[in-house]
Amino acid sequence: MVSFSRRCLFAFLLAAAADALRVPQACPAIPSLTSFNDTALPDLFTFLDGRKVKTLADWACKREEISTLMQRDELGTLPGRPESMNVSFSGNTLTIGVTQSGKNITFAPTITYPTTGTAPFPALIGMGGVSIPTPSGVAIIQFNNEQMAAQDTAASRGQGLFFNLYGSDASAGAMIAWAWAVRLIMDALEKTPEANINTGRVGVTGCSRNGKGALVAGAFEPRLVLTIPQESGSGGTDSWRISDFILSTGISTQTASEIVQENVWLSSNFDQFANTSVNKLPFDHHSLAALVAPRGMFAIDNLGYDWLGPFSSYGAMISARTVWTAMGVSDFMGVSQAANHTHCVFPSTQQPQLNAFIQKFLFDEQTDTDIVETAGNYTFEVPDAQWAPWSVPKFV
Ligand code: MCU
Repeated sequence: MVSFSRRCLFAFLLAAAADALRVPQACPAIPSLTSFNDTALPDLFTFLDGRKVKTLADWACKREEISTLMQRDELGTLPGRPESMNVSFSGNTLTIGVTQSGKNITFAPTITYPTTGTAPFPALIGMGGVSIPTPSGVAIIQFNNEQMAAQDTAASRGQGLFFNLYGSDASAGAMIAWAWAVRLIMDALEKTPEANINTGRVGVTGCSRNGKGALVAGAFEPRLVLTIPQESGSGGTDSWRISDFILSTGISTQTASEIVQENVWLSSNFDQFANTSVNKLPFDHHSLAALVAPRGMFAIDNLGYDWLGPFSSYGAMISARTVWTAMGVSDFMGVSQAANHTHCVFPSTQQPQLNAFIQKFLFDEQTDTDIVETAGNYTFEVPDAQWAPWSVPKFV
């Protein structure tokens, strides 16, 4: 159990993250889920066997339950580390060569260094690029996610370097393949001090489809200290259940049944739920975001596009935030929904909020990140009778 003293945020954060991730030997078994059916967002504080999640150690088990089931039923399997990896660094390019079962792939993220600040630098991994203004003193690591796993159309299934290694019939959708590569980028940075990146201060961001990927990477790579999904919509910060509801009221919102026709972000194992009922899923995307806790997370949204399901994102993110609340660090998770603006063009109104998150999590400064703000006419609090009829404990 960690102390919640804020005197040294990073010592706290790392200890709390380690605690939240330390899976005790005796977690409740994951029951057969054929009968699961709930129109509300599944309770983050109840195991599927009915036991309550009361402590950080319980949360480590609950987190494992969510991670296991999300891989199985939605994202596909995140493979373990490959058999071997070779890293070289030259001319701001990190070349990562990986071998598995006699097959090899190479990918090469590039690093753009800040003109101010001190080495080793904090960094943001840009999932397919960065659509927030580059923070000063922060290196940008460009990750070409589409080379790793394609995301052009539904015909992109099984295409990209990841599938050259693990086979085109691997269960992974594109997003978990990207998360696997982000883990290797972190491994490579740790092995390469000459790259001058502070591996204890690396975050991830991306916009729209790449925002979905940024959230999955943040959820599955525990060394990332800050996750900034931007306008990620369905498959990202949105709830499958709330998006279905919004569509049923006649508002054109992307849903699970549409997304599986459109692209390959998710495993084909998800089709059975998307094509029948998402209520059968024992998780939703509040559960995905909750995997990030207690690390920093800032969910950025845009009210301008119904397709992005902004209310769905708001409901899911407020629900996810309860896990940070249970940990006593609700301000480590922020939600900001700006008024209509061009998709993926970051509005200046959100700049101070973004700065607060960057300064706290990448520079260890004491900033005010207690941010829950929407330009929408939404009220959502947990418990919510329709969507989140559960109570929030304080972990002991
Ligand atoms: C919000 O992300 C996606 C969305 O899921 C797709 O339906 C649409 O085609 O593209 C969006 C996007 O990535 O825009 C750049």
